[in-house]
Amino acid sequence: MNDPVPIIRDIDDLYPRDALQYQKRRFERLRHRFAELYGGKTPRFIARSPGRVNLIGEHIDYSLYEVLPMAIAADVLIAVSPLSKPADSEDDVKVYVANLNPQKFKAEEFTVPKKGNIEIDSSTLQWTNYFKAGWQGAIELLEKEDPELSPCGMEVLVDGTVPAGGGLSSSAAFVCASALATLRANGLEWVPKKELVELAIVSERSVGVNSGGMDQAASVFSIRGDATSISFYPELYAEALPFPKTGPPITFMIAQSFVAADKHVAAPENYNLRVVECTLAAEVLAADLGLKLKNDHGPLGTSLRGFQNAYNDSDKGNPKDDPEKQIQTMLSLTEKHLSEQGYTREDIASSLSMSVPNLEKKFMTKFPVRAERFYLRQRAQHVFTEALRVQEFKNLLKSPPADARTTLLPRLGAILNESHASSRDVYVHSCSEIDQMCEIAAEAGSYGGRVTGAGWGGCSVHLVPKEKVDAIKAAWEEKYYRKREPDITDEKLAEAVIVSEPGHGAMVIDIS
Ligand code: NG1
Ligand code: MG
Repeated sequence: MNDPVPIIRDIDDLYPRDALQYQKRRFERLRHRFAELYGGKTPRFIARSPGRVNLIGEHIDYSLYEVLPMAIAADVLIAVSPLSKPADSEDDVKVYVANLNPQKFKAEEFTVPKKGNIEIDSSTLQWTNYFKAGWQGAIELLEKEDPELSPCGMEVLVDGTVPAGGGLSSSAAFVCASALATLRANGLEWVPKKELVELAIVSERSVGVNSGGMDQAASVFSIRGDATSISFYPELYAEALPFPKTGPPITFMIAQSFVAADKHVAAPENYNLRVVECTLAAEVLAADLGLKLKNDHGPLGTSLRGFQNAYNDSDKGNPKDDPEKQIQTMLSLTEKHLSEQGYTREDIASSLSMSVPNLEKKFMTKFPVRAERFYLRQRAQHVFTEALRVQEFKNLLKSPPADARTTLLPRLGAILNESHASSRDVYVHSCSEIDQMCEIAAEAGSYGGRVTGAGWGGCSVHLVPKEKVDAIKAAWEEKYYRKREPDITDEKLAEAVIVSEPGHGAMVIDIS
């Protein structure tokens, strides 16, 4: 947990064996292009952080309930050469950020501010915003140790293989890798994982999404071969959760819908709105029961988990109940106290005994939202049932029933299906394309599947019998990809579906 990010010298153990040649060529290309761009230089090191797929526990990280993602092999690489200080201290210190794909991601340079922060314009979706967010977070961390720090310039070349807007957290991979690159370039050799994650969570919010912390934690803490169980309460904690070593292999397929989830433009009516709805559900429940919520570090200060704690601390609760029983109690309270019809701003303000402008100021200003009605009951129902599903999924992996093929795998699959139904109907963050992909996979023999990541597009994840992988791929190709895009290229098809082993978390590759 408190280990530093590993530093390695070669990548032989980093990627699955069948992908190693491809990865080696990729590293070569990065070094070659770096030399072309930056006057023949060799990068001093490469900072790397992977994408992730969330197996179960969707949209509950920001309510501070446990989630179960794993890192994937797709990642962001950042080749770095730190620059020495300019001879004249009045001269500007610059950071150059280029991408291996310059058509899509235009290079940019920025000047290190003499005082204060770099400007990040979160109203425009520029790829370099994510680098700047990681850079800024890293510098703030270093300034805690050395308030006089003057950051070095950097030459940087980025290569990412995590599909953007695809629910696999390209953004967190990029922010984590950028922060890691900046910390090391500025002299911090051993970067503590936990501090990197905590700064990356806060940094990513500066890009305009009020995110939980799952992606950054999965990107940094994961260990190759294992899922990563992440909890947020009472503080951030990650633990490797190995898959059962006996019985048939546990195989996950990840499929892109190619519906781009434009979380930035649409955040006020999707992602950020859900964060606000969950916080307001906690606030209204607490007010109704006469409880006071403490600031528990949810993205808006208070959270549903905070409501559970306040209830436990009151004379009504029973903190000695096991965790599942406590969450069951939350579910009953939700059903008893929150209305099915949804709430207007006026309804919520009156429940919380405040004015509508004060409600908006407190909960909807930093991250604005657009909505007429707020479905507090439905959102809380999803959060609590999903938290129970995570516990059941984890318990099954920790003590698997004897007959995996007839008991364990079908039950894990059923939990994924139950999660999807809740995402689709109760939390409403799936889309018809992903619903369809889940149906096609089920018909072709998967145990179960669900929308993964933020949703409204992006990816789905499916638990499948290993021998059905090809049949499921073929079914998607025929019934989804070719129908949607008759001229789809072989290359795009090949990238649409990944059968990923759990990958390794963030690393530094030292090549000096
Ligand atoms: P995506 O959009 O898949 O990176 C987002 C959030 C997570 C979590 C999931 C939903 C960010 C950076 N990440 O993931 O924290 O809330 O949605 O479970 O916003
Ligand atoms: Mg993201």
